[in-house]
Amino acid sequence: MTGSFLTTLDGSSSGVTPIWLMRQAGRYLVEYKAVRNSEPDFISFCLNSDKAVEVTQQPIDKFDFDAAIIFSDILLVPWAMNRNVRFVPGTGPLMDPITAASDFSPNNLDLIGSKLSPVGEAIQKCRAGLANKKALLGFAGAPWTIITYLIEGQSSRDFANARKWLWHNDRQIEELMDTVIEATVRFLEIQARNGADALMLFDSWASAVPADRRDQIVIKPAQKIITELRKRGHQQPVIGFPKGIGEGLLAYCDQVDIAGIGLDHGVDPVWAAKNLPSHITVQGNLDPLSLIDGGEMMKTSISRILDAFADRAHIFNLGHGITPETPVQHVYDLVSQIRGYSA
Ligand code: 1CP
Repeated sequence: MTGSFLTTLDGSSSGVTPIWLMRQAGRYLVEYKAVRNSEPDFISFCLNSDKAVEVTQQPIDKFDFDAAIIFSDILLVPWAMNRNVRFVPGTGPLMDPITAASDFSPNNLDLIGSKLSPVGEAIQKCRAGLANKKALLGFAGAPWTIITYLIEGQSSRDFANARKWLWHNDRQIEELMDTVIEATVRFLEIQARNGADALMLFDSWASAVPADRRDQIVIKPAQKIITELRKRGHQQPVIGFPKGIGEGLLAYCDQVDIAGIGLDHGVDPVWAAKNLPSHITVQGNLDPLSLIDGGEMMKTSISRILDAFADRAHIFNLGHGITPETPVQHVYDLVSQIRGYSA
């Protein structure tokens, strides 16, 4: 695959800024909702490879994005390992909180390969149907983000229970971390083996990790995952997304062998352009909420990002997922502004 996405992720700044958007398959699209409503249970939906392929392809057909991201979810990993994950409409994900590391038993690791094979099938089908120049991304949650759901049992505002474990149960956290790392590697391997061109590691709740524990909880686990993937023969470039860690991005970029770094909308692109290592491709970082109003303010914000990254390899994206209330026209506006930009 030699499209602009992979070339840019490889470090070349070709004058064309590739675009994709986090959560690009989602409820802001009527086409998505139609398929989604045909499968009331979210997990069955993710594991229906034909439907997953269909919604993965929708935003590519509609907006001509440069990369597709396989439709799946980070919480398929705890689901596969027998945590009773369910998605409740209007509430989000729920599961029974673990009370000890042993509740997430390494004895269940083999279930990843058997229960998540439909994600591999979806990747294969999707790759076969995508134009050569479009990249297909696989992904997983980073260990800390998965651990927050295991301990909290749901989404959380401040992750107080997970943070208490960091201080109170350090040994158990280490034990849990080892199992989650191995589970994540296996989930990513399924995707890599079946044709994902690049892999993204979402540490969506990294901002909750105290700064003095980042190395142990965010950085080392990410690096271990990449080392293991390489040892097992998978060479796909990895994009790290340690959301909300501010100055911690410097250590993350320095110590994790990533090709790209996802930047959230709290990061000043001018700072990032100046301070992040030039061999790492930057990805981001428009505030997804700016798309709701669109117009001049969105335009100015996009220009500022494009100008800041004009001299380095940059993949345009949002700072987090696109929201359901986003008007589709504003996505068209975003794409046409970026395609029309020349540095
Ligand atoms: O019914 C629906 O449509 C529910 C919404 C939804 C969607 C569209 C969920 C439930 N998952 C997904 C798909 C999904 N999840 C993708 C698909 C590909 C794409 O981007 O188009 C991806 C990459 C994810 C990853 C994911 N799931 C993350 C990490 C990225 C991020 O947004 O921070 C997280 C944290 C989840 C957990 C999750 N899945 C769904 C919900 C509602 C949540 C909880 C979010 C929270 O705790 O606030």
